Amino acid sequence: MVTRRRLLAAGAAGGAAALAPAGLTASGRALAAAAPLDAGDIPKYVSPLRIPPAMPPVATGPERDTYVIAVRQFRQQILPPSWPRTTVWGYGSTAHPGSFGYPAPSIVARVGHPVRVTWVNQLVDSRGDYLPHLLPVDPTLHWANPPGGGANRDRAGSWDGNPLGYRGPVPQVVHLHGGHSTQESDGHAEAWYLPAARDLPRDVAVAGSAYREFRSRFAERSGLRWAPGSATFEYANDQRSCTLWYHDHSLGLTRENVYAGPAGFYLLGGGDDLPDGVLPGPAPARDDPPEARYHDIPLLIQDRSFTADGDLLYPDAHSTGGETHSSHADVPPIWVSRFSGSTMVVNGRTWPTLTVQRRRYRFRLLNGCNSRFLLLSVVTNATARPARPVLPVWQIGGDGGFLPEPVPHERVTLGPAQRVDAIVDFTDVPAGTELYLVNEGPDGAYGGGRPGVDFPPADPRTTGQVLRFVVTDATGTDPSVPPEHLRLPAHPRLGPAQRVRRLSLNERMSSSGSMAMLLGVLDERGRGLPLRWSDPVTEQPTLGSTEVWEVRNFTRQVHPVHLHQVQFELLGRGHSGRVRPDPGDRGWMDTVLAYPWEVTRIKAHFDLPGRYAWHCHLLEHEDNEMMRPLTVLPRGGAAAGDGGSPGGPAAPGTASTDAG
Ligand SMILES: [Cu+2]
Repeated sequence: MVTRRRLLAAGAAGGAAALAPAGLTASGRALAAAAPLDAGDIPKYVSPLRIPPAMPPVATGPERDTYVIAVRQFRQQILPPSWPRTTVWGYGSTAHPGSFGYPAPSIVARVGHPVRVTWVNQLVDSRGDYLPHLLPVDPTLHWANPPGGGANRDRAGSWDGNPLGYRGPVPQVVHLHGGHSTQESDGHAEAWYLPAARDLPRDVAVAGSAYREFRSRFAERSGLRWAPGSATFEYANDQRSCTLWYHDHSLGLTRENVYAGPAGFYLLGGGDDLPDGVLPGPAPARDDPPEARYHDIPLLIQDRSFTADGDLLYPDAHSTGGETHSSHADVPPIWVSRFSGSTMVVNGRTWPTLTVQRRRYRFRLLNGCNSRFLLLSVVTNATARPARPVLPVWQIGGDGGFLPEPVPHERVTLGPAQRVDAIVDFTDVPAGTELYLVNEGPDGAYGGGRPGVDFPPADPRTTGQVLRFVVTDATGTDPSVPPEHLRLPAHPRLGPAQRVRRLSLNERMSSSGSMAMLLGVLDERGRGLPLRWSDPVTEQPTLGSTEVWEVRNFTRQVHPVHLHQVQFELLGRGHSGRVRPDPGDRGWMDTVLAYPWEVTRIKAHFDLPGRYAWHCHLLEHEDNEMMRPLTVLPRGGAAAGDGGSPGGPAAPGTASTDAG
């Protein structure tokens, strides 16, 4: 049998031309890739939960901590032991070869103490030749497009009929999600770079159209020049203590780059943190002994599908729909609008199990799925639906720091990229009890509402289950404060806004009947006016200003709306935008769920100048135009676009052609 890996190896050795029609038609490729592993066959709760260690720095000092972190390809046991291993990508410290993992080690940082990271793209083989993508890459989206060269990078490319799409060297650029980062350190989608491979084709663009500008800015600021195949970013850590994460952000390629594995937590402590011992701890720290016990545990929850060979499986338009997309110039041949994996993977293992003591635990919940919404609860019966929660999940924080007060949830809603900082109290659970973290979010698109009423919950036998807890007796005392008695640090509020922007989430049918999701503004009659990534910049706040954004969702789906640079406040929801947010949404956020037909009103303060982005964090949407520039203009600069008309000046470096 021809395995997917052999196909990919052939692609690497022979190049795209050798792969395309000769013996491998679209349907042949579909056959080869269509040996999916039946998720129901995978035994659950046989692997212990992996807890990512702290990322080792290469230097620490009073000025900053310094890291050199690469992304590499390797094999890891994601399926249970004795099942095939999986080829993935992941980050690790180049000075510590054993540190590479999926998920990556967590960067442990302190408020007020900067972190500098040199991010190296090492997607190369042992000879230093570039590795192609693990997954099919659609070259027709408005994407990084290295083969376009200097003139056509960061634009739509063309498809040569190869069912695997683009097989060249893979762009990477890392975004610290939720970070208050200067523009050159933000991981802008057009600041990607290829690995410094031995065999880079001559005519490809080796970096995105924003790379050079940001490299100069960083050199001016720090005196340090980025080496080829890398970028150095500095994070000031001048924000509240919170749970951030880092992942790839390459233009039009994020869904596949993130799906392949590279992601990690960035745990920002200190600042307004509570005194040691008040919250359950510790979390992993540098130089921990191997037997260290943790009571503050990050949980990266993702859905993944596998082939029978254990490789990652990601659908493409060929093998899923069988539609003859290629005959329509405006329909991407490979891109799919949504991904729903068949298994649940927590910290890089399918359905792991965690032995907990009869005490309190802090869990940093992160939805790292491409487009799946999670509705999580703790139950004793893993398959009963509706789920019958037996322990509350106490939310103490959201994306950007602590809530005003702890909020008990029977069921936690977590959209892609969102974090919930939670406490679960196992103190009164008898030893020997088995509990389950289950998911009642849908396997399909999510439009809000209640599981079992408004949509079918995820398959209770597979994607409806996440993690098992096995409760044991406590070996020591638990000094942490019960969540119902916790007093959380005061929540700073933003001042009055200088401007209200009216924005829209839209769906637009193409002439061939495919649906595209687009951000946009409103026209003079209050209707959604969709705009693409390359259209003139409309969201241009002035440096130092505070703005209210009213985001009207004209689609039937929930979209997680993410703004770079800022942590914002949610002011209101509902048809009026005046419905008070739920208690769990009353902290700082960087990603907010915008429900269908509602107005989601947020308030943000923009205090860093330059080029950023705002986008839907359903990665399939983000990659296909559901992203717009966000440019913070210096005070006294050109007139800021008012968000009501798309006629503002284009940002420098923004491609001028339509993505078509
Ligand atoms: Cu979306």
